[in-house]
Amino acid sequence: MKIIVNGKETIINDNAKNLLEALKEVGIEIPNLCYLSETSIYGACRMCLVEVDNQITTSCSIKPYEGMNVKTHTPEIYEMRRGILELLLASHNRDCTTCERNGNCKLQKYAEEFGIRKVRFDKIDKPNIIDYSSIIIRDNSKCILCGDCVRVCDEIQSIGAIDFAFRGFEAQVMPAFGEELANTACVLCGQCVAHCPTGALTFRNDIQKVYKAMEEEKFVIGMIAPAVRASIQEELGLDGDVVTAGRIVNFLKMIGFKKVFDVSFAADLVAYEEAHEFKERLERGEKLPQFTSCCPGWVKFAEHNYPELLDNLSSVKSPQQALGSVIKRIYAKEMGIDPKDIFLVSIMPCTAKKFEAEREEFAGEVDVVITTKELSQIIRSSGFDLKSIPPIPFDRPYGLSSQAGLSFGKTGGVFSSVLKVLNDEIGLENVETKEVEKGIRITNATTKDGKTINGVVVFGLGNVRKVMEKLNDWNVDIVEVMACDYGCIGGGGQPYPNDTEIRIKRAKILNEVVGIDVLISPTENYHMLSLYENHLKAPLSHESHKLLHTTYKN
Ligand code: HC0
Ligand code: SF4
Repeated sequence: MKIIVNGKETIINDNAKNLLEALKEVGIEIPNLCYLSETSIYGACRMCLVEVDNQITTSCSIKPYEGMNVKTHTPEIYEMRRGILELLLASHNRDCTTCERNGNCKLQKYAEEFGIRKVRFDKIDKPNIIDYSSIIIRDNSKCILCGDCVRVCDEIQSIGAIDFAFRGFEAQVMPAFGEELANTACVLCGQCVAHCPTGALTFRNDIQKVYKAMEEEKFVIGMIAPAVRASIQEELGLDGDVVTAGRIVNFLKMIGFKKVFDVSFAADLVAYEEAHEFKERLERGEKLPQFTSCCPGWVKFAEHNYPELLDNLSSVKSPQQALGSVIKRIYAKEMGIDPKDIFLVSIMPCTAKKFEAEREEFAGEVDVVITTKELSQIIRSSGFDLKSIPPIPFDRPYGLSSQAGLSFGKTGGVFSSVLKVLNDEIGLENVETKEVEKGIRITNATTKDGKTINGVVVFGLGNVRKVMEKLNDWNVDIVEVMACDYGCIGGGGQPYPNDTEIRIKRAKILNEVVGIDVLISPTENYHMLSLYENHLKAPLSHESHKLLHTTYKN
């Protein structure tokens, strides 16, 4: 479609959702603070004002039409946007230097771009009550009432843990009845954090615990999740690098880590164990469909919403906890180290992984979880340029992984790894996948002896509710659930921005990283197989159950 933009004929995408997106595609980013392409349009911040056929209107809420005459940056619009920013800043906690979002806050960015040095309006102090009840931290003095968190939590995750309360100057976002977040149905997925444009929603920063452990001369071991390597590059000038994980290993060794292992190794281990669990359930015709359980946001969601299905969750621990268990119980013994002297640092793209490590059933396995964002802070504050640090391999024996293990970091990875193991062990034919809608995919396969397996891969907890309604219609045998859109690469601990566009880019990078791994299936991971040979004996053995399995809470 042809429109006029700032006096020039411009061809825009006919299917653009709105003018704001159409203009972005032709290289004009209209400032906005409350627009999320993934949710409904709210139109609250008014920053995306443009002039259309001589009328000022919000570009997020108008559909492009043939011949429309658009002005995006007139002096009048500039003044209006500036005024909006000043009004927001008048009631905003401006302690920027100590804010978790210092340097990547959208409000701070616009204040800089619009050259705001003084705010014309009197300062209005909002109540400065900070909710530290969970790993998600809520500070309403930094909230600009854009509602992004409310819409993500409600529309995408179908949880509704937070909402608007009160009116006018008193308006705030909070859980119902002013409860603390820890006492709500929040699953700690961090999607509100991922989409908050300011520091109103952040997560607990645990960097100091890592330094304290080093100071106390603990045997500090790091383990890196698959998705971290694809996203940390965004903050470190390493666009599209396929050996980032190796550079991080080298960096962590340089600052004092004794060993660095790969969570993808444990992903192979978990896929192997989980495939055997599924095979057994199929043979016995019980506890089907089997749900994956490595996403702690999903596990918490299931505990709150589907207690009757908890037996259907795979009892295999997540790779994070499985590796924690193996390191503290097997590796420590082999190395002659008291497990109490080991300090295990798990580096994850996910906020809920902090919660998972602190669940009582996993006590002591992982000592601290830091997110991609926190690792990036450690690297940047050290002054090292990661680009110039050569990659070195992960330590053995828990540093080897297959393409399958690495692919855990994005949607579909766990399911396809389980399928690979099944294919190697019982043989699969006619594997076909179709997308039902964004976030829901169905795969059908037939075993060599003619049994059909129907699998569903789903991301986004709102989508999970839809899948639950269809379990019988689709005759589902196995379901992979990831709470965040596109899987772990979209986790709440990933760098900002953390939107659909960047998640798709991360998935592409991770695919390239996966593609260069020489091992394809978990069954080829010989260090994983030796772990069975030397310690676990066999999948689902007594030893495996002791180390690798867990139970869920009603
Ligand atoms: Fe994931 Fe995992 S794939 S949850 O997204 O399963 O966080 O990356 O480390 O544990 O492996 C996160 C990522 C992990 C775990 C693995 C799984
Ligand atoms: Fe909602 Fe997830 Fe944020 Fe909790 S962490 S409030 S569930 S979006």
